[in-house]
This record gives sequence, structure tokens and C-alpha cells, in this order.
Amino acid sequence: MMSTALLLIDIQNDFCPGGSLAVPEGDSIIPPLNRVIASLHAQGVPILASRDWHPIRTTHFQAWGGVWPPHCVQNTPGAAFRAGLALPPDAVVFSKGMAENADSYSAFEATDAAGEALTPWLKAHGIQHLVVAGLATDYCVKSSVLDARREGFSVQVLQDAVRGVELHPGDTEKALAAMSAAGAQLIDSRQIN
Ligand code: VGL
Ligand code: ZN
Repeated sequence: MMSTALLLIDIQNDFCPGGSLAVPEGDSIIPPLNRVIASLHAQGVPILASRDWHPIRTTHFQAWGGVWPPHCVQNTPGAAFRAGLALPPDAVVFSKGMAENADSYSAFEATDAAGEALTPWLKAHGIQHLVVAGLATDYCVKSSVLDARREGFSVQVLQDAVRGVELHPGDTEKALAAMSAAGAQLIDSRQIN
């Protein structure tokens, strides 16, 4: 058995209904994910949670030339993990998007509280396989999965536990196809026991 980690991407209030960059049905991923989190955590699988963690002023936001409304601004309620998400106390949080001049969609651009980036963390813990879910399918999930494949990790994407922004209709479908073409396996969360 390959050593596995669960990587939860940006399950934050601003990406859920009511948030400033709400992903349609973004919160519907939480019930299936809570089952997966409990099951994998009980087996000793590390639970990693990335978060979008922006400064107020960043070229990622429309006001400074980007495509997005303000979202996930550091230390605001919108940047908090969705309350119903049952993150265990030993979940490791990776933050990204702190630069004022970069989008940083990928969790592989994120660092933990000690400043360690995701790849060295995973290597230090002997992880070879990632189970990935979260928001949004067509941005941060896609970007993280493609980076994971480039870095040589095997990847399973929980298709029922991701949702897309769909800035352009069809983006989610294309993102799933791109992840699959890169060698990620698209599975249903119920396949995780
Ligand atoms: C994301 C748009 C802007 C994401 C982050 O987490 O997918 N999307 N910032
Ligand atoms: Zn963002």
C-alpha cells in the first residue's frame, strides 16, 4: 500500500453559498467529505487542508487587474474553513495566495505554519499518493492536481466532492478531463473505505 494523504482544497466560506465568490453547491461536498475524513483519519492518514489566504490588495482581485471579486482575505470570516467541515485537530493547514502579484491557485504554492511548502512536507512524511477534493474544480483543484502529477504523486480525485466556479460554462468538465489526461484517477468518494 502506498502511503497516502488526504488533500482538501480551499473549503472556505467565501467559496460556499453566501460567500463572495460562491461556487454553486460548494457546500454539498461537505457531508461525503466528512465521512472520508473520519475514515482516513482513523487509519492514520494525514489530513491536509489548503486555504486561499489573500492580502486585501492583490492583482488577483478585480480592483487591481485580476478577474475575481475580493475573497478569502486573511483573518476575515470569509477566509475561515466552512464550519460544518469536520477537520480533525491534527489537520495540517497550508496557506497560499499571500503574494500581492500572483494568483497562486495551486496548493503546491502553499506553505504550512512553519513555512514549509507542500512538496517537501509530503516527501518528509513518505507520502506517494494523494486523495484530493474541494473547491474549485476548475481553478485550485485542477491546478493542484496537475502540479501533484508533475511532482510524481499518484492522485485520486473525489468527483462527487469537488465543485466548479464555471466562470465559463463547461470549465468543470474540461478541468476533470485535463486532470484525467494527466493521469489522475477520477473516483467516487464512496470508493474510499
Ligand atoms: C480559487 C478562484 C480564485 C479556488 C481561488 O480556490 O479555486 N478560485 N481564488
Ligand atoms: Zn483566490
